[in-house]
Amino acid sequence: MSDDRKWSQHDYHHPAAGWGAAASVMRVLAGEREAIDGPRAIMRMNHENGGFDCPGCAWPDDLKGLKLDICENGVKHVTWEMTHKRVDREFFARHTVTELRDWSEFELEDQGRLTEPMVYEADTDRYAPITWQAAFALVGRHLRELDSPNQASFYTSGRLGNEATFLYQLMAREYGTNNLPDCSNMCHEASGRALKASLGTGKGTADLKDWETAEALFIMGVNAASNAPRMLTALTEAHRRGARIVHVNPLVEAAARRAIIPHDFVGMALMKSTKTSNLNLQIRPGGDMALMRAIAKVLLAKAEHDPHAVDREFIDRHTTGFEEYRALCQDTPWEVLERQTGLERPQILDAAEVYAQSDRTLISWCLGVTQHEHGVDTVREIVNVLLLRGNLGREGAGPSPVRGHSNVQGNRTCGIDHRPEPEFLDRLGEACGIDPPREQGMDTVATVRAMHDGSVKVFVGMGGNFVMAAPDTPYTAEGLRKCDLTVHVSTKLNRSHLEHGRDALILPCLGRTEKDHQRAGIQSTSVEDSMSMVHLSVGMKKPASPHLLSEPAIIAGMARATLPESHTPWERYVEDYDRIRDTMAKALTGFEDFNRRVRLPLGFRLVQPARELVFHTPSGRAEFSHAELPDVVPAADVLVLQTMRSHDQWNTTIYSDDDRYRGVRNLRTLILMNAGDMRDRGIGEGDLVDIESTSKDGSRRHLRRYRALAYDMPRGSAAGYMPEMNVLIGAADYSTQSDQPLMKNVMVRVALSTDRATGENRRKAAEQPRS
Ligand SMILES: Nc1nc2c(c(=O)[nH]1)N[C@H]1C(S)=C(S)[C@@H](COP(=O)(O)OP(=O)(O)OC[C@H]3O[C@@H](n4cnc5c(=O)[nH]c(N)nc54)[C@H](O)[C@@H]3O)O[C@H]1N2
Ligand SMILES: Nc1nc2c(c(=O)[nH]1)N[C@H]1C(S)=C(S)[C@@H](COP(=O)(O)OP(=O)(O)OC[C@H]3O[C@@H](n4cnc5c(=O)[nH]c(N)nc54)[C@H](O)[C@@H]3O)O[C@H]1N2
Ligand SMILES: [Mo]
Repeated sequence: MSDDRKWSQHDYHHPAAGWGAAASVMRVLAGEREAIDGPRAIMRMNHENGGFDCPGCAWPDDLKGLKLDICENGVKHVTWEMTHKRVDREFFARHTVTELRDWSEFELEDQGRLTEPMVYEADTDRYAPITWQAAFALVGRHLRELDSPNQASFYTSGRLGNEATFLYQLMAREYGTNNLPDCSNMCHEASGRALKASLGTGKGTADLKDWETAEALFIMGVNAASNAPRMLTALTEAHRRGARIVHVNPLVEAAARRAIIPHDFVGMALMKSTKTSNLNLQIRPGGDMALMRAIAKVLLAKAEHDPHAVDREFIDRHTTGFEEYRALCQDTPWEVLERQTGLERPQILDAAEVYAQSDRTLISWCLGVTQHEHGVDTVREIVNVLLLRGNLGREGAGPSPVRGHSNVQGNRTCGIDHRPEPEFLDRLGEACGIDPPREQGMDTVATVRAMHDGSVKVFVGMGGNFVMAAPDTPYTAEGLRKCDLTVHVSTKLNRSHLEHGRDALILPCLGRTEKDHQRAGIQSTSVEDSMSMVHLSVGMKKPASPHLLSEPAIIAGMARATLPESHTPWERYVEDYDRIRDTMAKALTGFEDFNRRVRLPLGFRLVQPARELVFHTPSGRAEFSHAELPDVVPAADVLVLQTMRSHDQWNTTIYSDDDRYRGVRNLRTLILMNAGDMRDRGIGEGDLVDIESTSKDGSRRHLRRYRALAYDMPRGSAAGYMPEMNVLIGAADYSTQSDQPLMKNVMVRVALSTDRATGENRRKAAEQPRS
């Protein structure tokens, strides 16, 4: 365990990005022996005309085209895929699955790229090679033998390109199910549902140009320096032009201080950093909705004597439900707002003033807002606040959720949706000559439950690492083990391959950086970024192994074996992805003339009706929401734990045990706490503690011997790392609004460890007053 090694924590005083990032990149490149290839590939990444889309985050590419707008974590991500290491048949012959289960996440992925299809053999407890044809036949046989198509579930991780995505959902629907869970069930489901209800569109309306022209930016619940590093560019530029930046986060993250942008050569050379914040509000976990309501309350009070405080003309012309919202804000007492935000009134007034002074405000958010019980209500409250001053449909303004995986937004656009709209299905049915199922399918949480009760028997994972990403790790693992068949289309070995069904396949695919050679020549695929730009991505590296297939080819292979009578031209689609795009142009709104438009130098932007002030809501207007404020104050001895990413990881992929901006080295088994909360519990810096969570259903879960570290954060809050901490989140712990697991809202009790306690700990524990 990492904890046996020397760990440390210190304050990190340096600006975000800058030379720390550059040094870290070089370490990763050196570690992967990619010092030559790495930088060359990166020069091609995210570039106008040619080059591949960074498989890192979903931040859009700079509209000005060629600019070295790369980020440290994107570099790490690409290099990780381009490793020279290989997991071949000899590797699987050497290790049983039981043995591999003892390996860490890092050790598993560190073995390198998968090279050929493998099938699980129970008698040897090993994966053995299988031909592609036999692998597809096995999938086909299982799927054809099920009593109902709804006994299969088809997961997607947000890497999948648009063309493969379209084929994947087509296969599932032609086969007969809407069981299409995806990773966005765990990140932005709440944003999608809220924006749809308020504005009639499931996406943000702001684009990069708006980021470049906003006068005020509210950045809520995102660790941008680690998870969307290219946002740092937008923030430094915003600060230089005089925009005001408010960060809302229980932690003061690196992006909320100062930054040096690595492509800013002058800044780098002179060590000149730029401020990236005017105000930091260290909100109580889950307090964001109360903060938005408080800001609205201030504005509405101001509007009584200042006609410019709210935009009455916009409200009257474009919205509904304003009067009721005004009454709701008036009726919410200040004491409640202060207690629920955990902030002092002057801080809230400062934030409201920033908002009131700005004519162009953009609000951006990520998981700190969505992974809560009331994530949907909170995002709707954010929209309420934007509507009050007409911050929609004009430059420099609007809602701008930071999406996660590089193509998670494109996945949804291209049909990965377990609750598809009837109009979508109608059009799909017509364009593809199929009769899609109409009933709602299962999302991630429902799929895990169904694997347990036996109603899902076949699980297919297109990318991702389901067992580690989903909550309640042992429960999810057990669910997968109960399946008749598990299939994982992957680039690297991970734990989801080891917690497998009775039959199990690992199907290795090309990565985004690699050449995809099909009959019609080198193929490219398209992706959609956080700001609705669709553009082509083309790989240029030699594939990691000659036996890899592209994702479209693997999907087509599975589809043909499952649906031998299908009229869908699966083989022809794989020969030339232009043919897939031609069908997408007919089936998907906004994709007209797809093949031509996607080849424009920067691709094209999907039309965003809400941005044009066209609202596909029941009223035809933007709708104010009127939700009750939830009580987010935990019981006296309970802490609200958030599970987050370190700087050195990509979701379930761990690059190292360091978390540079939080000053942590060599330690992941940690819990960050407020110093006062530690004192109350008799916990000293670096002490070993046990963490007990209480689920909604009353069940309890434990993590033992974690190190407690004091951190600048509100009383009653705590933080630690995903995916390890998923064992604390019960299967019942998901939001009833979004069905998203409550990954930022785990109710825990923390005490000195009694597990194999050291003498020192046993003594300290004994000194604690009994409750
Ligand atoms: N390098 C790297 N980049 C990534 C990823 C990665 O793992 N590594 N993952 C990608 C994916 S899939 C996603 S979805 C995104 C995730 O991007 P983030 O949302 O930044 O992910 P987290 O690390 O979970 O950080 C959550 C942030 O929310 C804050 N927070 C927690 N609770 C609250 C709250 O109640 N209110 C507020 N206002 N803030 C709160 C936390 O302190 C933290 O700063 O990043 C994407 N980009
Ligand atoms: N406790 C807690 N849990 C969380 C979260 C949290 O904040 N807290 N965040 C949630 C969020 S936001 C998300 S998005 C999920 C992430 O969930 P997933 O998307 O399921 O997980 P990843 O770790 O991104 O998947 C990594 C695997 O993807 C495969 N892979 C990489 N590149 C490719 C490719 O090009 N093609 C294919 N087919 N496979 C590829 C590799 O085999 C690698 O092992 O985790 C969720 N889980
Ligand atoms: Mo995500």
